Amino acid sequence: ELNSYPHVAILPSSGMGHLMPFLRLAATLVQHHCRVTLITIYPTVSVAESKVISRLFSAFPQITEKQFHLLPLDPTSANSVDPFYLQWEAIRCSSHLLTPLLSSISPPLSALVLDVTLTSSVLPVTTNIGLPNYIMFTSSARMCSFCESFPPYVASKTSSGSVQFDDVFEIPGLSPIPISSIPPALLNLNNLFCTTFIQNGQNIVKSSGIIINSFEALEADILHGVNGKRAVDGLPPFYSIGPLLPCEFEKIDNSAPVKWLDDQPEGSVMYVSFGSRFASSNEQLKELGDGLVRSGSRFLWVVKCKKVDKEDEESLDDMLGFDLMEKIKKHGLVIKDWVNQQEILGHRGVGGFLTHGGWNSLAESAWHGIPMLVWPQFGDQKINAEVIERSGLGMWIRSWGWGTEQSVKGEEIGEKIKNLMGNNPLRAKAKNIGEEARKAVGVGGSSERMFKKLIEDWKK
Ligand code: BUP
Repeated sequence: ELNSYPHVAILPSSGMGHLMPFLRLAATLVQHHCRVTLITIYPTVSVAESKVISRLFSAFPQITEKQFHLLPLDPTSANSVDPFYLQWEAIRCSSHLLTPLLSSISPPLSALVLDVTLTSSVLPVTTNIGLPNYIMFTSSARMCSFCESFPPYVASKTSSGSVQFDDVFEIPGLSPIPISSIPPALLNLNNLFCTTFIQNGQNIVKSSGIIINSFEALEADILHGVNGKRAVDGLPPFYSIGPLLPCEFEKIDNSAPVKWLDDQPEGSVMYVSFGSRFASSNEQLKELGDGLVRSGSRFLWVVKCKKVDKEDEESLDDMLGFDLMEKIKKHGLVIKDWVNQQEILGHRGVGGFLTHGGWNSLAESAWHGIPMLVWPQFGDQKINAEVIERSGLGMWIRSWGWGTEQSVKGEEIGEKIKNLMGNNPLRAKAKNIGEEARKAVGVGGSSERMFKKLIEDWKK
């Protein structure tokens, strides 16, 4: 009986790491017979975002689109140069427009699911119109606990306008987080990322629930049991519904990498990608290329040279140089285009993943049971790397620091890749976590039960 199913609006934030899990959530909700309205933000920051949104609508004509047109933002008024963070700010400055937009949606909504980066700006809007609000936290549960604990910590450590950070950040019920692991941008209280992060952390507690793309075998310490031990009392419930599954709408025309993989022996290829919005320095790119060649492994390497895809124009030959490119071509495939990462991670040829530690990438690799070498570049990535290391799904070389901090030499990179690809116990463990992920989302599994509970709670 279709009418008894809830009508949910979903509001993603900017950047593929924030958009992808929302689109997968939309697809999953439709498969569970929910009515879904996707609020699309215009203009988008990257080409990748607008392309994947149109693919979703082509695949699911039953999803309704509501366009949210942002007011222009004066970039000099916000303390950041990052186009993705500026977009969060633009959404905040336009958030009053959401009141008429949400109120006009018909049939009336049961709930709004919003991205955590929009918490402090959008939560008050939903409260004013009496709409239940659920936050999707697009990173690990460990990072979520950190996000909730950070604002009171900062308040307790501030005296005469400056913060005295301790060497280690203690969260009850969790292994401690060293100061070297917290997102570097949070050490400067004046930048836009930090002020937004604190305001969002303070407001998370006011939501009706927090949806997390994680599952028990991956973050047993936090997610054990239904809403087991939580770092902060009085928090809304966690719904750990992960891993969100690869969807048909993500398929793209770019078949070159898959064709190349088809010709490689099983489990022989290291897949290398640092996500959609990190550009390595030219020097580090060359060291990485050198490391991949030295590793003796086959590899599929997705390179990005600019934070935003539409600005990425330099050719690989120019960036890496003719000699290195010649060597690379003997063992691997290097490309600059957008790939269907899920299809690659699910290919039998792939046996390892060198990743920056973006949460979606980690969850996808977990789903496919692929062991990882995590090399955090910025943000939440060290906190996520710790989760991967503790779960037994991969390695994290702490001495490499943040990607932007220092240059890691090709020789060392090659050595570690060799270690990962030859590590049979790690492969077995990763495969086992992949099986746990399948159990979690399978009938009666922890994530499947959480998902059903979420839908039941929306019906109330
Ligand atoms: Br690049 C790339 N194809 O070529 P993360 C990424 N992806 O499908 P990020 C592709 O984008 P944040 C490509 O599978 C994942 O779903 C990938 O999200 C997909 O990292 C998503 O891994 C990237 O979370 O975002 O982009 O750095 O900083 O928000 O974590």
